[in-house]
Amino acid sequence: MTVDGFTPWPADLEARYKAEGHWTDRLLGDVLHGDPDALALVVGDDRLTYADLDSRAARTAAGLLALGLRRGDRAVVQLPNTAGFVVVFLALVRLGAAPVLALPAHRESEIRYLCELSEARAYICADRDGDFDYRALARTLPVEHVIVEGEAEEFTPLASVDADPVAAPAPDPSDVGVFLLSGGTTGLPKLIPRTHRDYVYNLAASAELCGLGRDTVYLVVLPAAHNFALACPGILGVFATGGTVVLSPSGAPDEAFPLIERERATVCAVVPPIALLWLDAVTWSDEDLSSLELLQVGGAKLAAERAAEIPAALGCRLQQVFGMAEGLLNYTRLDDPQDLVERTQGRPLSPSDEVRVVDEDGEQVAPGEVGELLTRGPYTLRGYYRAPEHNARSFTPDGFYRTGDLVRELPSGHLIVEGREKDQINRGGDKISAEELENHLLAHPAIHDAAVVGVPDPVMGERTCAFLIIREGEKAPGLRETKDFLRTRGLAAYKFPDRLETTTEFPRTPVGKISKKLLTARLR
Ligand code: OOB
Repeated sequence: MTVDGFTPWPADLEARYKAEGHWTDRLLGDVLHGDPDALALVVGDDRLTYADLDSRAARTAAGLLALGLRRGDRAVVQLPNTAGFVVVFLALVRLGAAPVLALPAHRESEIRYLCELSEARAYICADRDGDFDYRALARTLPVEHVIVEGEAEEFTPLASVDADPVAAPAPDPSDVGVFLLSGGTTGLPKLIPRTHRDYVYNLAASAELCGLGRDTVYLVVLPAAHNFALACPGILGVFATGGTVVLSPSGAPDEAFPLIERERATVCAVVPPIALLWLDAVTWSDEDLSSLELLQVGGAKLAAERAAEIPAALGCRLQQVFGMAEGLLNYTRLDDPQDLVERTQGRPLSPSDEVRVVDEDGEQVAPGEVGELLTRGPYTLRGYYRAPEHNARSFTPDGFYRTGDLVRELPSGHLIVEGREKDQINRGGDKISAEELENHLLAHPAIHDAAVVGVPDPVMGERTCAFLIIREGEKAPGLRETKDFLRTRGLAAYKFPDRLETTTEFPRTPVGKISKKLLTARLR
């Protein structure tokens, strides 16, 4: 059953998650649980208390309401790590207008599609990011309202979206509160509907597991719009437990380390390439990182050898996080033996998370064997938004989500990620759908066929390699030309190939599909 593109949990599970206390009536807009005078958010020289942030969120919500945004609407939000992101997020969820969280790196190809799919009434963006002008992108979009943080030109400045707070109808806890983006395995990105109650559980249970509290100072170095930095436990988990969030523009040591020292940051979440960069940078940097208590590493596989180095080198505890925007989160626990922290990607957050490890026929594998991870639970989606055909493949009849990840389960319940079955490249935590990139490459006049694979890389985990078959009589485009071509198509740059290989035919599987395994083997 779907309602307006959203698949709810069946009634028996809904009753169970409520009875177990996971699902409450708390709303995403009510997450601010700090003392009014306590410091909630630090961005550059701006320091906002909980009272300041609450008031800015309420005034912005009233401003959005005055523009005509209502419960049930959607707004595509594309903001970097700014106070505006936090305020806009809180304002929208308070109105019950769901933010569709795009990443700052997305370009016209992704943003246009997200606006169309979600029928967004507003696009809320920054003015620019280096050379890139979001306002130029906004001019091409089919939305009623464009709201810009910074220099707005002909659009509505975010600062002017401000009015005296008024009462508005509250959303229902079972409404979709926010849409996250899927890493994707298909030609077009997928939207993940997260309800108020499932996402509140996600962030609150994560905050408890990680031991967050009033003394927590959480440094955000990943994009705030990514699930990991937003709610695992992330920005929202910190707000729910009364701590302080510090926003950094990036994870580069020369930006992040001075902030750790200045704000005495205690917790930070990073992807493996950033962790490796930090391991190297601490050997020469002279910032004081002694406040750091916990480094969460996730988004891609962290090598056990590197994991073992982190506690001594950075003077903090390590936590591995194997999560997904679709829901399921696995964490190593703060009191797990070091061996499990180094070698595994953690175990499920919730006692109500159900996991199955299955073979190609969907049969459970023997304990300890590698198989595909299937899962359902109180914060794992039951269907992508408006994607019935894809949903038929991505879920089992009894509602388990097929993660496409290959794992091994230890007797303790800890999972080790052994690989991937889905047609996706994980480039240091950035996910690239092979099919999406292939479709863009096929639009090039010289390219007859394209197949995209991941190549192992010591820093990024994987890099992207595109195998191309060139049309007769045409010249193969070089890497530079190919990237320029993809840029004109409005594709996010992190999806560009790192390497091109030309070939005359693709190896096939017995059923005639391109064998990416054999293609990858050609590179060795
Ligand atoms: C996180 O979320 P997404 O949606 O960007 O990507 C999910 C996928 C997983 O299905 C898996 O393939 C991969 O990313 N992944 C890992 C991993 N964490 C994620 N693979 C190996 N080891 C890990 N530790 O990436 C995400 C969401 C919430 C918290 C943390 C990460």
